[in-house]
Amino acid sequence: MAILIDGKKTAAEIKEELKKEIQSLISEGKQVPGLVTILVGENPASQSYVTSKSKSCIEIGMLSKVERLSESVREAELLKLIEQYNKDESYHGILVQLPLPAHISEQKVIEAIDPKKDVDGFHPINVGNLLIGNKTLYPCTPYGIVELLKRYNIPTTGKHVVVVGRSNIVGKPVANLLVQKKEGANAIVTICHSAEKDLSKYILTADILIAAMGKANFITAEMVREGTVVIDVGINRVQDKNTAKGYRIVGDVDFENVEKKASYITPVPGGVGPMTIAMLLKNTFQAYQNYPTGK
Ligand code: L34
Repeated sequence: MAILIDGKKTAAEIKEELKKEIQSLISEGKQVPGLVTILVGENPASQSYVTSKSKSCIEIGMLSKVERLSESVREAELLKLIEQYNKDESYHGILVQLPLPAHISEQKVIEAIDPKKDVDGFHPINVGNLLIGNKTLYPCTPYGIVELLKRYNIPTTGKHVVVVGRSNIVGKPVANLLVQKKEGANAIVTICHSAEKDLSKYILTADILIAAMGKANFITAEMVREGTVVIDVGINRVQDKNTAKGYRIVGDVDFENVEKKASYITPVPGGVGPMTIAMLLKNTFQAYQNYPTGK
């Protein structure tokens, strides 16, 4: 039976560490880090993630503001709001929750954010810095995965990491973080995706599997080798009439069966999700340390 990687607990530890740092800033009479989160429209999952992000900021003593815009907001108006926060000295981090409505260009929005305040690490400048191994703001979910591996003392040097999924938010950045010649990385990395019909061919060779394709319970026990470390990034809502909400959250991994073969495994919920939020706070703190006046 696999050892459970408790993302919720690890996230709470990171938040506690940050809280102490912020308390000492306050005791020195210094400004505290601030994060503004921009939410467009009423996607229920996005609403709940943004609420968690804001609550977590407040818990640790950071300044938090949520800007809620209507689904029909014009792209130009959103870009103007970002420009306003680029100049605002109270906010060190700016996050625009994705996905955005189809009439707004996500790429344009990402590129409008000052890279110094890009706590999602999605701006091409930060993506480029990550790729070449410069210290920069890393995307929160990949950063959270690397942090979990570190804190559970799971070796990565020379290990074969198989990433399933090639999104700009998870697949591509996590692969690029883990391939760097650095402590906590230095892995041999394969990125697989939907163009391969027989994914098992790759997954069966993994020391560490990172499942990030957004398909409920896709990774079954037959696809996984005994002793593999399994990191499940999927957050899928599946109908369940037996729950109050009418749905439950499952990952991309068939947890119940894969847990019997894996050496370590992250649950969903309570695995990578809470780490995404913890690392967002860490990035906001980092952005503050880099540019305490937000400029
Ligand atoms: N700009 N957009 C931007 N940055 C991000 O980093 C995100 N992401 C993804 C969606 N859009 C984004 C998130 O914040 C996914 N994501 C995210 C954040 C938190 C959680 C899940 C996804 C989370 O807290 N998950 C919990 C609870 C799940 C639930 O009950 O809904 C968990 O235990 O997994």
